[in-house]
Amino acid sequence: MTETLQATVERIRKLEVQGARNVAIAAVKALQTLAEKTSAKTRKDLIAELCNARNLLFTARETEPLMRNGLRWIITQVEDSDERNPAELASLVSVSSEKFQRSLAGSRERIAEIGAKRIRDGSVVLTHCHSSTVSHMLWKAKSEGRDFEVICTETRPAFQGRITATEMLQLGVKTTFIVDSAARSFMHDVDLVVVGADAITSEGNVVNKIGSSTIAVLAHEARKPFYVVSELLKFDPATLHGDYEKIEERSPTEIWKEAPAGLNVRNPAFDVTPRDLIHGVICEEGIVSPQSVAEVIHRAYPWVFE
Ligand code: RUB
Repeated sequence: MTETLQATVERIRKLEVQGARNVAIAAVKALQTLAEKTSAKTRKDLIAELCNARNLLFTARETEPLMRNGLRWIITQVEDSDERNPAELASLVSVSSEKFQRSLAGSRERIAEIGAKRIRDGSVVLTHCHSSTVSHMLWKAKSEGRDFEVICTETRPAFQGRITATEMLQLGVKTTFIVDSAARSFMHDVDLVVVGADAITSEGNVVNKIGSSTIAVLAHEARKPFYVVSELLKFDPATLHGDYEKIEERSPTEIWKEAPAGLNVRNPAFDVTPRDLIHGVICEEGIVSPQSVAEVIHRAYPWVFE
């Protein structure tokens, strides 16, 4: 059964769909389902319907350029087509959605192949939150026979570190689970840090789960390499034009359900790791410096800048 657009938006909002990649896939699938069921009689009506859906999906989570790039790309395929028949255009949405998902899968594979080489026998890898891209890279290293350990932070307030820890155990990787505030105490045991990304800015800074930048500072202090593992399409072109990446602020009840009245509880979901703390961005085009990431994206995905 296919779910409605509103149901997808709600699942994304409630973190039932979690992680930038999964959010993007759920969103493009929702657009595809909408197109498959459309009753639009004209090209204009179909495009309006797609744009409304896109705008609604954008509101589900603010800090997700991969979703925004994916939806934008699919709608551009329709807008750029000379086709007038809405049924034909609706099937173009399906074809484009599938193509986008295949391209994402290809990027994830390539990232895993490249990144797995940085995981050596005996390596201790620290990761924060849950990134499907990081997990896939670690799966690749394991499937190539590498024997390494993982330290997972629990990742307050939503405990995504539990997902990572469970996945690592299922892979047969020796896994240690720590509270976020223990990261400094364990950093001396670590060989490298790997985290995912929600957004990459034009200056090469990276937005990821709250606490990532603290871990980057700790890695810098301990002289341990801090890698970001990310598809290039997490780049936010709006940052090139001066906009700051918006940081989603979630409900205070995620932190403290029955907090005393009058208490100011803040719950930003993400933070910004400055490029100077990032050793490299492991992406589908290779391991690149955060400073050169915008250039690499420009080469690989010129349409992002249009
Ligand atoms: C998840 C998170 C992940 C990135 C990358 O935050 O910060 O590191 O989204 O994930 P949340 P992926 O749980 O709030 O969505 O590599 O799967 O795209």
